[in-house]
Amino acid sequence: MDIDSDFHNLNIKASNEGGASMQVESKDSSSTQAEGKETEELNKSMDKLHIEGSSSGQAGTSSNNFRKKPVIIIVVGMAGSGKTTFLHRLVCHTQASNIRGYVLNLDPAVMTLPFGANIDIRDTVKYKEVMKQFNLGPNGGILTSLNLFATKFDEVVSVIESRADQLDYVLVDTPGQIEIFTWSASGAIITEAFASTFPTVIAYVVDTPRSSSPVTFMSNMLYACSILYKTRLPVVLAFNKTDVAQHQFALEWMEDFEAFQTAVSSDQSYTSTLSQSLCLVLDEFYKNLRSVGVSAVSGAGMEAFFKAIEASAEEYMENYRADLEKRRAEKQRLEEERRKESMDKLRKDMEQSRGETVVLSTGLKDKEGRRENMMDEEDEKLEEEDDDDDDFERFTEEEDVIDEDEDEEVARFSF
Ligand SMILES: Nc1nc2c(ncn2[C@@H]2O[C@H](COP(=O)(O)OP(=O)(O)O)[C@@H](O)[C@H]2O)c(=O)[nH]1
Ligand SMILES: [Mg+2]
Repeated sequence: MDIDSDFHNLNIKASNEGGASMQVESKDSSSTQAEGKETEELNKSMDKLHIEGSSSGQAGTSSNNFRKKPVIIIVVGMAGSGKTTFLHRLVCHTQASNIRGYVLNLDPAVMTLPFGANIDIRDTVKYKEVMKQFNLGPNGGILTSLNLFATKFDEVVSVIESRADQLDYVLVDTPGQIEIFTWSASGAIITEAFASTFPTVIAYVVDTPRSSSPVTFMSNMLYACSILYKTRLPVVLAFNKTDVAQHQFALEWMEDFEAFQTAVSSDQSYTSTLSQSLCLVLDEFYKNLRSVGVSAVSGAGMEAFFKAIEASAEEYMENYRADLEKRRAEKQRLEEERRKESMDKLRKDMEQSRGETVVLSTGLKDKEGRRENMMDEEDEKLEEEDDDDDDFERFTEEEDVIDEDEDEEVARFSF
C-alpha cells in the first residue's frame, strides 16, 4: 500500500505527459472580472505545479546535502567471488579498529548472513513471496524485490544521512548475481542515490584462483571496466581468496600488457586472439584502478584495502563529484526547459480558448477537478443529471475497487 501510494505521489509530481487530464472551464466569457480571477487562479496552480515539479526528485540529491562522510563502499562481484564473506571480514575489521561502520544488505535471497546488517532488504521484501505473487523464477524474484526496495531507497538514504556524523563507512552487500545489481534500473537508482549524497566507491571482488587463466581474467576485467564506465565511480579491485592463490600474476598482467600477451599466446583459440587485442584497450582502464590482494577468510590485506578506499574517496571528491554535478545540472536544465515549454503551451491554449472548455494534458490526476466539472455540467444539463450522476458513481466505485486490489497486492511487500 505504501508503495502504491508512493507511485501515485510520483505521478502527481513527476511529468506533464501522463494520460490524465485536467479540465478548466471559464463560465462567463463576458465577465472580465471573473476571467481575471480565473487567470490568476490558473497562474497560481501553474506556479504550484512548477514548484512541485522542480522540487521533486530523490531525497538527498541536492548538492547542498552532500557530505564528506561516511564513505559508501558498494561490494560487487561475480556470484561466489566471496562478497558476503569479504563484507563479514570488513565488519570484523571495522569493529576491531574502532572504525564506525554501518552495514546494508541488498541481497534478498541470502539465507543467513554472517554479520548483523543495520538495514536488511529481507526485513522489507520477502523474496519468496515476490516469486509466488508475481509467478517468477529466482532471478526475476531477486530483481523484482530489488525494484520494490529501490522505490523506497530515499528513506534508506535519509536514515544514513541522519546518522552521518557517527559513521565512517557504509558497507553495502549486493545480490549474488552481479548483473542483477549492475545492469538493473534499481541498481542504478540505488547507486546514484548514494553517489549524489556521499562519496561512493565500488569494491569489485575478484575470485583470484578462478582468474588465473588469462581468458577468464580478461572477461572479469571487462566486467569491471563496464562497471567503471557505467557508474562513473572510482573502482577498487579486491583480489580475494589470496590465501588460496596469490594475486601477483594479476598485477603483473595489468602493469605489463606484454606479460599478459605472453601468457595468453600459449592458447591459440579465438578467445585468446580476442584477449590479446583487448589487453591493449584495457591498458588505459587499468590506470584508473586501484588493486589490492585480500583474503576474506584469513583477513589479509584489510589495511591496504581501506587505504585504497580512502584514496578513491578523495578522488571522488576531486573528479567524480564535479562530473556528477555537471550531469545533474544538465539534466535539470533540460527538465526545466521541457517544463517551461509545456507551461507556455498551456498559457497559449488558455488564451486562445477563452470561455471554452479546455482539456489540458498535464499528467495530473485531478479527480476533484473532474468531479467539480461534472457537477457544473450537471447544473447546465438538468435533463442528463441522473445519467451523469450514475456514470460518475459507477466510475468512482470501479476505480476504488481496483485501487483497493492493488493496495492489497503490494501491501505485503511494503515497509
Ligand atoms: N579460501 C577462501 N574462500 C573464500 C574466501 N572468501 C569467500 N570464500 C568462499 O567462497 C564461497 C562464496 O562466498 P560468498 O561470500 O557466499 O560469495 P558471494 O556469492 O560473492 O557473496 C564460500 O564458500 C566462501 O567460504 C577467501 O578469502 N578464501
Ligand atoms: Mg553473497
